[in-house]
Amino acid sequence: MANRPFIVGNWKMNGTRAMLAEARAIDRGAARHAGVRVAVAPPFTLIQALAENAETMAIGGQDCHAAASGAYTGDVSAAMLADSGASFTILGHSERRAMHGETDEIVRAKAEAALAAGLEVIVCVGETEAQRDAGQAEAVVCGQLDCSLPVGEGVAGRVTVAYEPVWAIGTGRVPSVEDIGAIHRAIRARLVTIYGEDGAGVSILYGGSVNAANAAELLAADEVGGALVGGASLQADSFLAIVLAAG
Ligand code: G2H
Repeated sequence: MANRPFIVGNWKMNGTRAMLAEARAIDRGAARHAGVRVAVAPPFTLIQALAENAETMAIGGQDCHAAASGAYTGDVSAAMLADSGASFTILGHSERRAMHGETDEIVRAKAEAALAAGLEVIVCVGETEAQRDAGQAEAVVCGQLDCSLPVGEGVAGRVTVAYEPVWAIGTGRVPSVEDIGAIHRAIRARLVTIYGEDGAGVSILYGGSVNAANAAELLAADEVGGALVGGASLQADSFLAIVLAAG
C-alpha cells in the first residue's frame, strides 16, 4: 500500500511558547486531512509542549547527538527527544552539514542512535548550486545516501529521505518539476540498491522554498512523497494550504 503523503514543518530556530496557538491550529487542520501525514519539528525547547497538546500531528526533533549521554554541552540525545514526546528526528539538514561540520558518517551515527531510541528518521540530502552546475547533483546525492543512511534489517520502514537542493533552501528558487522528478527517480533507484525491495516503500520528500502557491506542482513531480517545509510552516494558514495540496 502506498504511503500517505508526508508533510513536515521544520521550524528551524524559530518559535517560543507564543507559537503554541499556531501549533494547535496546525494540529486541528491535520485532523481534517486524515489522508495526509502531518508533522512539525519545532526547536528542542517546544517539543514537549507541542507533543503534549498534539492529537493528530507528529512532533519531532531537528537533530540529535550520536551518543546516548555524556559530556556534550549543549547537545541533546535521541533518548531525550523520545522522552520529550518526539517520534522522529530530522538529521543531516544542509544547515547542520554546512554550519556544524556534519559529515555523512556523523549523520549515519546519529541516525543509528535515533533508531535505537525508537525514533523514525528523516535524512536530508542535496547538492550545492556549484555541484548542480557541474552536472554532479545526482552523484552527490547518491553518495550522501550511500554514506548517511542507516542500514540493517527492518530499518527502511523507519527512514524517510528529504531531497533539499541547498540552493533552493530559503531562497524562493525551486528546481523545475522535471529536474525534481529526475533526481527523485535516481534517489528511488539508489534506495532499492541500498535496501532491496524495502527501498521501494521509503518516502522521498522534496524540500526547499515549498509554499502554498507552488506546493501542488512540486508535490505532483515523480516520486515526490511529500514535503519538508521551512518558512511556510511557521504560519498555520500557509502550512495547512500545503497539507491541502498534498491530500
Ligand atoms: C529547507 C526548508 C525546510 P525552506 O531547509 O527544511 O526550508 O522551506 O524555508 O526553504
